[in-house]
Amino acid sequence: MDTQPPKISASLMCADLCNVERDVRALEQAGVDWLHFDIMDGRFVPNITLGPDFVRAVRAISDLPLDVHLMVEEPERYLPQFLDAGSDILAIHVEATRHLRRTLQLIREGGARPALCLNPATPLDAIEYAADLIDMLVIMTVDPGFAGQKLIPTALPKIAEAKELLRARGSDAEIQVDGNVSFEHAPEMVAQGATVLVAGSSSVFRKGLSIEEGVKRLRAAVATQER
Ligand code: S6P
Ligand code: MG
Repeated sequence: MDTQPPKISASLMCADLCNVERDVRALEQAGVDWLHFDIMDGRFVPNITLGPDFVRAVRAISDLPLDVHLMVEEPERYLPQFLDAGSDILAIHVEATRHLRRTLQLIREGGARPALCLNPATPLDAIEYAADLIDMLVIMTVDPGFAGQKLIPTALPKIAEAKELLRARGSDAEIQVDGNVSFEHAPEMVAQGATVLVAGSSSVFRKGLSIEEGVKRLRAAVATQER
């Protein structure tokens, strides 16, 4: 059984983009663990969002670890920019690059922690021969591209399978879950083995709640969950 409570990585794509600093301060005060950046290129996913300058701007105002999720084709083309911007964790999609091991090694050599992400329909064995190089595996529970989507329930059992695969290989990599991590779904995700929860419009940025209330409710939802 894990003894640590799951970490919360707050998705800044869901912040008020006209008041980013105010929201970052509220997230810090509420005690979130990491800040999550959704980087979309309009090719790997049908949306365009944040870029390296945004990461750099937040780096300048916060000491929280920056968890950067690259939803970008051939992410190796952009690693220097995101490393230079101050990313602490750089997550790439297995579906987006041909040479997983080389790209993960470039991230590590650049001074960040490498992570791999899997789309909901991508089988877990896609990471088998790169698992030794990662500090985190991201299980997507929505098809990436947008906040506010519905959970894809068939992606849930992958969390437990991912934990088994990693631990069987002696890896203590974090297991992050991303997509509709709501107060309702988070307990099951944690029960399955999630150690990092991406918190977006379903929780920390939920309409009608303050950031402080959203973080409290998410923490309370998973507090007594056995893992
Ligand atoms: C989705 C992206 C996510 C979203 C997050 C939003 O493509 O990778 O990180 O920002 O899922 O959370 P929610 O609660 O709106 O689904
Ligand atoms: Mg994300």
